[in-house]
Amino acid sequence: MFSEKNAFQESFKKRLEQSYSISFNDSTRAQQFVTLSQMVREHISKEWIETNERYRQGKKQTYYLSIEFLLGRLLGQNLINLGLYETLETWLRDIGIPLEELENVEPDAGLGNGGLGRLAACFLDSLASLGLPGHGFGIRYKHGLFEQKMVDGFQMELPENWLRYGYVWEVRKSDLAVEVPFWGSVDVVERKEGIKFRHVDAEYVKAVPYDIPVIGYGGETVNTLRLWTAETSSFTLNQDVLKYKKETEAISEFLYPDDSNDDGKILRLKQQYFLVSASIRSILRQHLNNGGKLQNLHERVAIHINDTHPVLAIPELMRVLLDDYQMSWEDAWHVTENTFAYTNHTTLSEALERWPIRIFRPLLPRIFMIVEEINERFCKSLWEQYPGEWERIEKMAIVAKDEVRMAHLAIAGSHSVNGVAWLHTEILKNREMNDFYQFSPQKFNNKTNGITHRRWLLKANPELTALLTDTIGDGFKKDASELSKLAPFAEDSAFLEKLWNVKLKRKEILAKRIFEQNGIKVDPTSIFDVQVKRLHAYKRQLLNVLHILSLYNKLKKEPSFHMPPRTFIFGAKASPGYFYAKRIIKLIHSVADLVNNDPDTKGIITVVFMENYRVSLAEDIIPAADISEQISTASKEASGTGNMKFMMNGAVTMGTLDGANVEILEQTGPDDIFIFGLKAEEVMAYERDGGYRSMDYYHHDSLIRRTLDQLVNGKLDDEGLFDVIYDSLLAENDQYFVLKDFEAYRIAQEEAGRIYEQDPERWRKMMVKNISGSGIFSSDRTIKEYANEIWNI
Ligand code: 26V
Repeated sequence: MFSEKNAFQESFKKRLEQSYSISFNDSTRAQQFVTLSQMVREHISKEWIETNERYRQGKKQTYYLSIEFLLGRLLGQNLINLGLYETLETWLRDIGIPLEELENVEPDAGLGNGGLGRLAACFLDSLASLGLPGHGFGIRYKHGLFEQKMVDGFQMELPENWLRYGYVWEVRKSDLAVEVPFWGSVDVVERKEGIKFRHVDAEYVKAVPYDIPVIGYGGETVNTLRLWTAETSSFTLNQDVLKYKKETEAISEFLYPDDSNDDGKILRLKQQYFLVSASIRSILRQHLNNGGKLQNLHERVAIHINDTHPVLAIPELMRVLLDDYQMSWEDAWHVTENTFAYTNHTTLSEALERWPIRIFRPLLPRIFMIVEEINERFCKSLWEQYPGEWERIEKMAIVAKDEVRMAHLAIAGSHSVNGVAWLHTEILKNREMNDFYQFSPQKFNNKTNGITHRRWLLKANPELTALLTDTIGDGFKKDASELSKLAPFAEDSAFLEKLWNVKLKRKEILAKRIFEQNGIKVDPTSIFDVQVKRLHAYKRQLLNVLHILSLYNKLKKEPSFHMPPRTFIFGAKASPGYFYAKRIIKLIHSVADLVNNDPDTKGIITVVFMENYRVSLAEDIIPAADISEQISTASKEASGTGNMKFMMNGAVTMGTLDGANVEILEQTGPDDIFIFGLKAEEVMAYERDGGYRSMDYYHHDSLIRRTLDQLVNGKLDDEGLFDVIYDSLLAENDQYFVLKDFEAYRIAQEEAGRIYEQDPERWRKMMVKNISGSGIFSSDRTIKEYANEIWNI
């Protein structure tokens, strides 16, 4: 199909005309996109079938269960992985079609919020590219993460609609649908062999799978991402058909429905059980079809639980083994514990899932019984280890205080528990999960996150990819550790010049996009200082924007103050119910209005907020960055993965010693990164012992005082919009140490500006050091560690 130019062009045109009954010359980019994508799907169908055949031979499989998969667009990435991108770009250009325009027609598959969902997508790419048998299971939400529209600086949320024109990459598999039971009650049946339990009078929901091919680099392995859709089931006879239909379809309607009330909570718990119940059924069916036995499930299947959302897979597998296959509890538990592994992605207590029993028990009666039994046996084993220590046991229990604690269930039911960066895992072991670590230290391990360099370098930055290929050959495309070959070129001034030109080119591309979207003219030779990520107080976008405001003040007040021109670029979505985060977005806009329109500062500071941050926008922003802002309060960011993407594209990190920044520092060395601020130990000591008074920093630092006063004195708005921010910093003692770290941040930023302006050669060497040290952050490295040390595949 793609082996000969004329044949390709002919068949492309013919298919287009036949599927749309339209002449080639009248066809739209959207029609061309669909046609090309269908051809790609057909092209890989043989490899997809063969991959499945290979796996059927009994090789151990890994299944990655995740409530989020943030895939972004697939056409361009698939063509790169198949080695077809450049060829097709030429062949299509020949017939008047710019491939890039077809790529831009594709909606982002935005089935996730941020790091956790994007990590799952990077992992799928690495699994397939390494030829490993690893598949994803998720939910096919009708609406992914909301579309962000900015109105007067306020975030508005529009329903996202990625399925509007159908989705070319998926295949519906109606024949593989399974039934998922909710509500009802548990029936006790006495038999000769003992008591058996049955879930009766349940309301059923049909889970229908849609499969998406995951094409590995080189095209030899095509794994599967299976997404489930909720549909009405003929097993349920219902009085009120319309109500049943609505409630059923709601399960796969939205990613993260509002769960501030009980109805919302029920829906989220339904989603979680829906995902795991359907997935476990599908996994067992394949295992049994391939001749596997239930007793040896853990030898042929590894199931990974991405954060606690899919943790009900543990009691669900127990239920199937006990009720459907009459296994003994001890045997079933042995198989289950050795099948599951769990990753924790945050230590923030507000993000740790707990379900009220009043919600859990009626919705999932049999699962609740099993969770209680797991809890009882778990507490008994604790009692044996720690006789008499009631308090410790209560703290570690899975069911307590009218709640089910999902993280505790995950740890008890898995043979492996991992954090996502060295520091994060240390904090889990020594603080957050210390009791569990003492009880079963052998379960705990670290797997530092990674990113797929195929999307974040080859796809996002073809200009840099071409320069690297010319300089060190193309081995890095398969093996990112070969990026280290670039290190000696830090001394090659001709190379530094070329690298600089690539960066400039990428900045020009972004500047054009900024002008089209925001109407703001930015200077591509200014420093592009970028912070893009979810909006959250702990990530401290506030520190960044207050610093910008203070620079503005200095420029206005001190005629002798000089700074190199900077463009500050932000992108962030705030969770719809997170009021404080939304106010920070508004503040960024108000500061932008102030500084962008003041003739005294025009051309020196420019602030840009790019709306609707998502994977495809990130692919344009990250290659253009000079400075990568990774400024979370130390100890709060589990890893961060944006930090790795920026590094690989030659941006220099401005960061705290938090998450994977610690390991980035190990790669660059202290001279090629800007590290500032409190250390995790210090933050945790303040949190434990007190001793920080934010008011002191207000009183003793006139720059801080002047800047904070502007939040409330009418300079930025006259309706008191920013009172909440002012109060959080002063009246509420600045939980995230923004004022405490302010001066250190200011100094680090000044130093970055000075080097950029006065020692451009030094800056370029820093860029090289960052790129050459970034190979270890390829998710290929991460996945090999999971495969060898956890999954045993
Ligand atoms: C969720 C929520 C929801 C309720 C409000 C507060 C809150 C705070 C954090 C979260 C995050 C949930 C898990 C998550 O997305 N973690 C991210 O996982 C990435 C991949 O491992 C990692 O790089 C990020 O540091 C981590 O924040």
